[in-house]
Amino acid sequence: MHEILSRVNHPSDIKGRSTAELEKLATEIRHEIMEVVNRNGGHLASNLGSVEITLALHKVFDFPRDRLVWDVSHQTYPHKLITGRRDRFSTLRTYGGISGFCNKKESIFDLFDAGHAGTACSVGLGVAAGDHILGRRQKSVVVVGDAAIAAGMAFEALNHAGDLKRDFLVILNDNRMSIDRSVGAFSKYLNRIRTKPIYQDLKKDMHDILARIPLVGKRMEDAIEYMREAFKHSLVPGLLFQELGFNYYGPVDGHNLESLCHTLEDIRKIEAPVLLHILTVKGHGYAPASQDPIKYHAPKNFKADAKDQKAAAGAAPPKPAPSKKTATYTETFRDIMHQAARKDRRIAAITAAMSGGTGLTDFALEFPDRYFDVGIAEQHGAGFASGLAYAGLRPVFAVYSTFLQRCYDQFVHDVCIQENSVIFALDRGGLVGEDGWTHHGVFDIPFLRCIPNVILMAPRDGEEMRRMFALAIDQTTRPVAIRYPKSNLPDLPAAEDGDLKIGRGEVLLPGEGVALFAYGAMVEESYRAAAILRGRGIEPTVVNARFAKPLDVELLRRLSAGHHTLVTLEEGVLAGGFGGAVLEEVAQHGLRFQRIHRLGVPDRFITFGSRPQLLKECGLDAASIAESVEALVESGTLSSTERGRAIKGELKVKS
Ligand SMILES: Cc1ncc(C[n+]2csc(CCOP(=O)(O)OP(=O)(O)O)c2C)c(N)n1
Repeated sequence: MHEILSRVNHPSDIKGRSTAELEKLATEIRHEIMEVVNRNGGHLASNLGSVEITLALHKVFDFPRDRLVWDVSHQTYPHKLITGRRDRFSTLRTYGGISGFCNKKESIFDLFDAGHAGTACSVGLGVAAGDHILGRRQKSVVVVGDAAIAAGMAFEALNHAGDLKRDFLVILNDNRMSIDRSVGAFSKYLNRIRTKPIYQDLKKDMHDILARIPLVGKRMEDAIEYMREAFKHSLVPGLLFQELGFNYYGPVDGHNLESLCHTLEDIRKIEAPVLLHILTVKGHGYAPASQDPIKYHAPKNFKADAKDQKAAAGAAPPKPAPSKKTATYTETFRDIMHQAARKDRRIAAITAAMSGGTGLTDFALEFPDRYFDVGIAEQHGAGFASGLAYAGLRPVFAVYSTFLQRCYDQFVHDVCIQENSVIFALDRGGLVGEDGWTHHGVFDIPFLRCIPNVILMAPRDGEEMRRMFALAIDQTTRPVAIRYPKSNLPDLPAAEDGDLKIGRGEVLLPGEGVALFAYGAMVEESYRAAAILRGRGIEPTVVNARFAKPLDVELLRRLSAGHHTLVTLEEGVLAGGFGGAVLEEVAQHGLRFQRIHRLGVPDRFITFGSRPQLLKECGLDAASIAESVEALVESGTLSSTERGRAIKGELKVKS
């Protein structure tokens, strides 16, 4: 039982508390977070690092009257715990529970649902500007990490904020870490500030000295001005921010509650753009996490790990081997990249701060000169990849489908129009599970398929993934996007045809009456649905579409001759998606089916939970697919005699 935390139901419950009490509360919050993340999974290290700044902010400011916007919002577990969600915290990231990110529906203390990095400065500045116009005097506060602040959108917001000069406080939570180590020249700049704390004390003295140097003659004046600038740049921390129009404060110890509260009290009075630079340790308060923040960024069952390690040290009895799972698509991608890069010196890999998540960590070690982590800069990643392609390389940009949204313009303008053959490895294509709607990769099919020149494919298993990458590497003028889900590889029968051909699908399981025309991960679910349906007297044909662009029109034509019903399946939104593409082609070519039914993600933002739970919610798991097909066959579109003939496969609709 947490003595103080159990009595905190609202931020007002921490306002009058002493520093010692807040320190105790911080410890209790860390315990609670560790318990729940251990069980449910989620972001651990970033949250352990944000406890004190959260308490200090809620003690000093009056939220939600003042405005608090979190960047990415993966570090808001302490904020959730003290803003009335303590009782439900054990349901974190579970189906029907509370979200792992800010969620407007959960609390008035969450102003924006966030999950993508680099957005908070823009939206926070917008709120400040809006409040100003409406005559409200509220402080707009943004908390942003050292990796996210280097995102293009964040830089654009700082540029605007310094010019707009509204009452706007940016708290830079600098822990030197992204998910992996922060990269880039800006990160090095922050590092220089934090490693030279002594200059803070010198700052004022140097200003005084510089002010007293007499200026005699033009050349002397120039030389002194040069020296003055040089001194300023080397001695004044945060000069970059100051020159952008911010009042810079820091660096401040982000785990010292007393100094954080005092500093915030002072800053609160400044009605202008302020940047407070705090130094925190990712994983603070839990030694394994602070020592290995990459491993503990988003762990699960980590306490069991620690126990195992202790047991191993004491030569405990070996535990039973975990049940063997097949490799994931991401692991298969990792292997494909290694093999391809060993054979072909032109293969290069690009990630936007997701080296581990996309499976490129080992690639970085083996091929450091052909590996580029561009930071949280997807737009730049796409443009950069196009440049590499122009120069003659075969760049593979490994990016989650959801983060590809960041570089849509670059995809169109800098890649496709240029006819540069960049390969986009779209990981997490589909429902991602516990991260929820900010992270589901469900929009890529519609937003990519309308762009000329691009090839879109999705493998049905690991072997096909290899063949697809080989096909992609062979392209010279066409960009390619290969989408694959967050899941393990299925065990499906081997393909019978030889080389993969652009725009050619395959019949995986011949049947009659109903054809399941599935894209990517939906092939597995359709195959399993077919097994269920066979037990109910319906023998659907299962087709692996392979390509969403170009579609296999010839295959559709053949299917139309032997099937009255065509069901399209995709792990993506229905609006404008793969099924939409099929409808367009069917109409265009005058193909005839008695009925075409599309299964996919409905027109709403899908919640969080395990991927199987979400597939079920969208009617995309094998059992739901079987039910839908059965209902279709039973529906009024077919007379009872036709239905009998349809089930037997005798009913043919002429094309
Ligand atoms: C546009 C985008 N790209 C990638 C990610 C994946 N991502 C989530 S958190 C994170 C690191 C954030 O680091 P930082 O801003 O320094 O915050 P910290 O976790 O260190 O507190 C990344 C890259 C994302 N959320 N959004």
